[in-house]
Amino acid sequence: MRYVLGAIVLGALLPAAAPAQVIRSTDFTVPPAWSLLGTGTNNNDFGYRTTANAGGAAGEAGGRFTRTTSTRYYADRNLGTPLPLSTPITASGRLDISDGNSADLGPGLVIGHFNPATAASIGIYFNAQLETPYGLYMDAIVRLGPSAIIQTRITNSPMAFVDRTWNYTWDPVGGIYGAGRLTTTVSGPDGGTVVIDVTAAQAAVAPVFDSFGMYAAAVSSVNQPTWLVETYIDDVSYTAAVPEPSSIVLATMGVLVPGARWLRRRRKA
Ligand SMILES: [Ca+2]
Ligand SMILES: [Ca+2]
Repeated sequence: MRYVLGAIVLGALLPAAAPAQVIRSTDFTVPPAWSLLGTGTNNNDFGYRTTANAGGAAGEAGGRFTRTTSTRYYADRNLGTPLPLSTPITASGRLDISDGNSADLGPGLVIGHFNPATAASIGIYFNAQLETPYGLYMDAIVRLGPSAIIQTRITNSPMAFVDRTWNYTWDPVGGIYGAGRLTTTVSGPDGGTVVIDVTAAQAAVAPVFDSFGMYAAAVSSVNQPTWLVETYIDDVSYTAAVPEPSSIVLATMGVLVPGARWLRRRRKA
């Protein structure tokens, strides 16, 4: 007991460090422990599916998202300690767009890491092209908060509805400003790789991401149930955080317990 208490005290004395990271993966063979919000309203119809639209084996996530005045997501809401912009963040998977029109989804639909409390997001972003030619487009996005959005077009023509693979990597010290670079790749005839370099002032906004999955923030006005994108993801891997307090206690225990055994052995000798 003394050693456990000692570990807790030592853990409390250690300076706050970046959360330890793990990569979580799911192939959706069975429903993962993800949270669902907002399906069934305003023609939104998404969640876990037993289908294989995205090109993986049966079982995937997704469905139809519309322009809607409420927040929607299907996501892992339990990443452990929220991931700050000061840590590396990565994700990959498959995706498919099965249907869509020139849907102005307002804040758009994100596949990536996000925080529904602040609308902070990092990853891949779908929205309409609002000038001709109209169509659905795909961007890389770093959204620092509700009104601070940095985005770079990936597709430079209306998207082909094909199976794709995708990945993104956030390097917190990368880019031309040294304040962070998001590198995003999407396969396909109109795909490619783009980067977003964040300035020090932008990084200082310091968003945190507590969720991963499919996320559509609320539009400020006007439900449009026929403005839609239908998309699916599968075989996803994504950065999550090991909760900080337990990881520090465990790491400290790993030092203290063998040390205590060695001391006991030494006293006996
Ligand atoms: Ca498909
Ligand atoms: Ca699958």
